[in-house]
Amino acid sequence: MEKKIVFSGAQPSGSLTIGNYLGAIKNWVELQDEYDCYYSIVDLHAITVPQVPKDLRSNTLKQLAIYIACGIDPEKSTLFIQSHVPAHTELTWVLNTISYMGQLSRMTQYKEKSRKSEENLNAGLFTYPVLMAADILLYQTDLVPVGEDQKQHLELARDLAIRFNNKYSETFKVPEPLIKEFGARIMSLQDPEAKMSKSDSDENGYILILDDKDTIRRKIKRAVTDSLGVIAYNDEQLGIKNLLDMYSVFSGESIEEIVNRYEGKGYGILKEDLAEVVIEGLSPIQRKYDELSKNKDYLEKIYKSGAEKAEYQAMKTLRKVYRKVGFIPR
Ligand code: ATP
Ligand code: LTN
Repeated sequence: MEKKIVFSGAQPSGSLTIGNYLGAIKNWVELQDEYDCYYSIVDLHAITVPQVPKDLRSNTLKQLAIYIACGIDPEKSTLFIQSHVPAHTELTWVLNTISYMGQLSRMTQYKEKSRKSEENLNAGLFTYPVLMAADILLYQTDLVPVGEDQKQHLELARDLAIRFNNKYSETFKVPEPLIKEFGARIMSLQDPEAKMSKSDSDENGYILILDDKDTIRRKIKRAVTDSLGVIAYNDEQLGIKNLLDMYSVFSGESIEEIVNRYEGKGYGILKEDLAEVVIEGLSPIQRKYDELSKNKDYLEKIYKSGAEKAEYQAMKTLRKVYRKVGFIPR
């Protein structure tokens, strides 16, 4: 029997955070044996916010090395750079023609990012979720492992698949999201009501997968908590809740076990121990990354063969789509 298909991606819009790791990449790793997985570095998405070209280039390559260092095995999964497969942009155009302005304008990420945008709003920010739908639908994806913030975009991808299938006949598989109960929404260390994000202007808000030990200790020590002084897991104490979430996903212990152990103890101890748990979780990744980042030839080989494999699959779907909408084959 053929394996089911998984697709996911992250933007090279900075350096990856432990939010990206816990909400997405850690789960990608677990799916590799059971599924046929495609993991992309979505550079086309990244340019919807201002990027410095040379940084985008280095972040893209760095991100590939981080994927592999986190445990994505290029022998098992297809790793590729989104802009290397033009079918993503081409399918986006077709999907644009069946996307509703109203639905796109209700996307939370669009509303948030457009509020932050200082210049004129660019149209790419608006059609961002259509490109994401194209990413997913091109591979006839069954499952999309993402963090909680992408749920609405997944819903749109499903809607577009169904709408296209109804209008032109069965063409796309309708994908399902995979969002874990814990780790799917890691919050900013400086504002526990906002999602941890790699493009946050305050670097104390996030921990990067590649942050060194002292930086991790310092950032966790400074994390915003509350004045209740009780270690408990609830929505009145979002800062502590977030620290407990991180503790649990990194250590594999349940929230309950952790809360019981810290009963009656102070926030300082919890933070110190959490920092060590995070450091321990990230160390093997960082060591592997250091090795990989020296080997540019190897990375180039991976993204080149990944693009070939991805393109082959993507083109099968794109040809079908072009035929169905009435384009004459060349
Ligand atoms: P940016 O801040 O540049 O918009 P981002 O940090 O939100 O980016 P993306 O590249 O957009 O990261 O997301 C990659 C994956 O990481 C997605 O599946 C997303 O849901 C997940 N993710 C991002 N931030 C978090 C978070 N704070 N907690 C859990 N998962 C997250
Ligand atoms: N929009 C996603 C990144 C992304 C993605 C995808 C995730 C682009 N294309 C396809 C899953 C499947 C984000 O996390 N901001």
